[in-house]
Amino acid sequence: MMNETENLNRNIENELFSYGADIVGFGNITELPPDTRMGLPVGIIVAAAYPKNVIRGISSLPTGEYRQWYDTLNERLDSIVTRGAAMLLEMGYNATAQTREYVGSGETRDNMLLPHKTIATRAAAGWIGKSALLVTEKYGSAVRLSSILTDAPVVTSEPVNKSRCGDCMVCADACPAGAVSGRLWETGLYRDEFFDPVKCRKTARQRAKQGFNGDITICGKCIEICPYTRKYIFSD
Ligand code: B12
Ligand code: SF4
Ligand code: SF4
Repeated sequence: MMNETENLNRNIENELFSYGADIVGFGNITELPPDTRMGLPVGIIVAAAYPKNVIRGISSLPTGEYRQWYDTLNERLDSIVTRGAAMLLEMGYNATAQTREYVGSGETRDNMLLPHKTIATRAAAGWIGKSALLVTEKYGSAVRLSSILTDAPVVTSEPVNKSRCGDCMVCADACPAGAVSGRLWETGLYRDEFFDPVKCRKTARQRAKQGFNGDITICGKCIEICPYTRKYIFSD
């Protein structure tokens, strides 16, 4: 029989799925400094997956379609986490939605106070690949992310602290910027020790210009090439 906390997980999960989430996970984030998490103990990760054909379409260069879906998924995620936080507040808990308006966007900064990927590994949604992206078993890296901070007394998952990339070097070999060093991630390894955001940003901007005349930091080759993503985008 399910106990009350498991029921709470199930209720929140079902609501977030009904708003359009493809992955939902609950993580204990108390190991992170309180001022980065508004003093709240739980992070709920919400992921929305790209349609398979959109990711298949960016194998040479990013496309206008991919850029549109970038906006579509961002808007969907903002709406899911806003509604999710409102629901939690209504249930009597504290909750903050990490919308783009609240946390800002990667166009202006290279570091967020509490990145969604940190919540994602705490919530066991996947691991950090050599690409520096979250890799999930079901969709590979073909997901966009958002999150909610709360004090709802949910059951949290066992965090993921190690990479499952193994010897794979596919994204390191394919990145047109040479931004991916090939070093395996584990919790505690800071991004800049295995990934170069400056190189990525510069090349991604050039590729957006080349692909769809965009003035934005969009590339995504590291998403498309990952064998975990490929398993998803070439499945029936
Ligand atoms: C700044 C930013 C960028 C910068 C810097 C890239 C970077 N990796 O940091 C630039 C402009 C270069 C960039 C590029 C891209 N980005 Co960007 N970006 C962001 C943004 C806004 C903040 C990231 C940040 O704060 N980084 C700081 C470092 C320290 O953190 P991090 O790399 O995010 O993650 C580290 C921690 O989470 C840590 N970690 C994991 N678990 C734990 C646990 C503990 C306890 C601790 C302490 C740390 C820890 O490991 C990670 C790697 O070091 C996020 C959105 C967000 N609010 O989170 C999107 C985000 C990371 N970007 C995303 C994407 C998709 C891209 C691009 C593919 C662009 C595109 N759409 O075509 C490229 C890919 C680059 C790459 N290979 O990583 C997605 C990633 C989705 C996924 N599957 O992982 C995000 C989450 C946006 C979203 N809402 O979905 N991005
Ligand atoms: S987005 Fe493009 S340039 Fe940036 S790491 Fe991925 S493949 Fe390299
Ligand atoms: S391409 Fe290979 S090394 Fe890169 S993130 Fe995917 S599994 Fe990991």
